[in-house]
Amino acid sequence: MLECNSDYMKIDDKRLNEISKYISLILRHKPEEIGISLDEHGWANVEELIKGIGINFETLQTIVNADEKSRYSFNNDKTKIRANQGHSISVDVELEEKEPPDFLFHGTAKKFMRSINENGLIPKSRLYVHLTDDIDMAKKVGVRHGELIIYRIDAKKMADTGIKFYKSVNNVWLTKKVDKQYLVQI
Ligand code: HQG
Repeated sequence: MLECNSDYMKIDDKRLNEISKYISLILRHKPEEIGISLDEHGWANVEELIKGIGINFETLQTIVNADEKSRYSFNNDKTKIRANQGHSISVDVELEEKEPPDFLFHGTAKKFMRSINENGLIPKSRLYVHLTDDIDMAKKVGVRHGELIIYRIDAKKMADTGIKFYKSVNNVWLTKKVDKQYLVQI
């Protein structure tokens, strides 16, 4: 459980950010860390989550509303919450299958270049390869890993061969893998 200030009004942005990272970990990768489980669609029970983390509902709501990437969604009556994408555990978040634009982008680090050029893009620990239609976002995602490189993905060509693309409710493009022939480093 996270150590938490009992008065949520005093939680500063840095602390909220730390709690948000922890929520990501719980809702995408390790719900067992706080003794909860997700259902087949990735939903966690809100009461269980806030109790397990040691925060109140207002703090959770603040984090969900303020999240710059809209990482989380509540169900209608806010009794359940899930991450919109990014999972490593096998849940079906009811992604929308969608025709991609001609090109998508993927930011990554130079240290992965040789392996990517050999093997294409693979999801590694996640369920999908994450792509974006926004180069600035690709840059942000890539620099997390080290010296930035950006690939352009020939998404339309992939889709034309029957490969499926999905768009999460927070606008991340997802696909199972990208073979190397569809990749160009830009
Ligand atoms: C790389 C963040 C070697 C891949 C972002 C990436 C995103 C390979 C890393 C979301 C490879 C995996 C996901 C291969 C792929 N050989 N390396 N064949 N294929 N890679 O974090 O896309 O802030 O799992 O290039 O915004 O960086 O968490 O994926 O560098 O949407 O909400 O393996 O995470 O969202 O890293 O990021 P990640 P990602 P949040």
